[in-house]
Amino acid sequence: MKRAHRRAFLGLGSNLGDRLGHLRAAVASLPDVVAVSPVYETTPVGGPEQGSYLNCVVELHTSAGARQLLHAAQACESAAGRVREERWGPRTLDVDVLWIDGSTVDEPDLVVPHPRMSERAFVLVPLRDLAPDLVAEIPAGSGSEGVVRIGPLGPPVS
Ligand code: A4P
Ligand code: MG
Repeated sequence: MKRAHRRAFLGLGSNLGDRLGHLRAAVASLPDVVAVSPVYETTPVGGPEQGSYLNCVVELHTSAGARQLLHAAQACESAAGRVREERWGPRTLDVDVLWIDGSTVDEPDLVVPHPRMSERAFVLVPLRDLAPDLVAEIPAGSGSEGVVRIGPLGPPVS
């Protein structure tokens, strides 16, 4: 049976190399994108001392399931030349599956909704731009003072 299209949200972050370019290339290659939040410059949360991030959130209307979206996310990360050295360390591109309407997954390598999204202003602020129904409030202490709106993402440079 064909699966209906559902609303899904992916969180994108970059703090190495051409940060804006990595976000733009990812959005261009992801399937079924219908909206892109503004880009925010954000103070790193967790991990070693590292440079600031650019973060945004994209909305998809898609029949893809959570695992297909994880594969699409990981393909974008590989295309950006991501090297995994340490958890929460600097990265050219991180793409997380944040939320899929009507879907929950709890497996060793895939948890949806993303388990840390509700604690992080760098996710909640751009998510609220696209889906205020999903973000009741930005919790105090989640780092919203370190989340500065830069502007629209803009198209990839060919
Ligand atoms: N994984 C499980 N569930 C998911 C999901 N819903 N979406 C698994 C994506 N991946 C999921 O991720 C580790 C493993 O999580 C993957 O193998 C996947 O199977 P990773 O991307 O390899 O490593 P990571 O990102 O360093 O770890 P983690 O725990 O996912 O980190 P987070 O929570 O993504 O945080 N500060 C700012 N300002 N902006 C940021 O974007 N990002 C992080 C990373 C930390 N601090 C940040 C930012
Ligand atoms: Mg990740």
